[in-house]
Amino acid sequence: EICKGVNGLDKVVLREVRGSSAEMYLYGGHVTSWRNDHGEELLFLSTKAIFKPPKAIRGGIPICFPQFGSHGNLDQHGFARNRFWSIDANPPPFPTVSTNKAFTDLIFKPSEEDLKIWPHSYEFRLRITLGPGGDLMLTSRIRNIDTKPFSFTFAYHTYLSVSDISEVRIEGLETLDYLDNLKAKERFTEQGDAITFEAEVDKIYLGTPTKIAIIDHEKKRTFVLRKDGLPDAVVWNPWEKAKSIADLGDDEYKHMLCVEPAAVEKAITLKPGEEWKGRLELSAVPSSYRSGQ
Ligand code: TA6
Repeated sequence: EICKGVNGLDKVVLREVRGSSAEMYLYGGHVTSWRNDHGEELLFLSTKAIFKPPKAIRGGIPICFPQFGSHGNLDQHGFARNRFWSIDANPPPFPTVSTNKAFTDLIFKPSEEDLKIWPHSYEFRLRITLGPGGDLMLTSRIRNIDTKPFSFTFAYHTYLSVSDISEVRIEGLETLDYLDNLKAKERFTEQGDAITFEAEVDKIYLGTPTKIAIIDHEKKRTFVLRKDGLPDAVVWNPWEKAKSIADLGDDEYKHMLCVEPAAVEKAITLKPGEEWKGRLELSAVPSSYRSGQ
């Protein structure tokens, strides 16, 4: 179902029979809402989000492509997040299509202007699926239709909604190497137990397991994030820096946590005709759940 969202921008709404739903804007190919079958919102979206080009929407799942962060010469996080995508009416077959799932296919192709800032031809297809249990799945496929190879970095800049950042723990990133955006350009190694939050964090964990658990004690909810084709995971909470971000409320950092499947340290290179696939799968389960089960 396509309808009008904020500022008359087109959005697609997916509904699953048991009541879960997801919404995505064609602007940015950007998922802005994911609700469970009780209607509870699971993604963070800033009350100050600006739904107006060229600003990317603050919250949900921005797509960072063809550059993550400032790891290159392009603007921060590339440009896919502030371009208009289209509905892909005839996507090439996906290997894992199941008919009982709600899904939609979006496509982004560079314009003449885009080719001036990043001179590579490609087709970027994004399938957004809502599984029967309310799981949210994003599958990106990027095909090189150029005559030369190109390389890119990427992230699903996922903003999860949490009750209180101080009560949240991440499992699955302990003892890993990471790059710290707030420090020098060297590698650090995470020590000790699960990751908790008491100040600003902006880290890129390298070569992580495919499964990461985000445990929200107060809500008694665990997000289980699975990823494929994306070796790294960015963890970001701006804490007090939220005050300097115009489209984020001063205290909203308490209710958000970004955990972002990414390919940052090693760029992905595609030869002409090659296709890359990167997947994010999110589920939200009651916290009696133990990771590993
Ligand atoms: O993913 C973390 C990060 O790269 C941080 O460094 C922080 O700047 C954040 O993304 C938000 O970036 P944005 O361009 O959306 O303001």
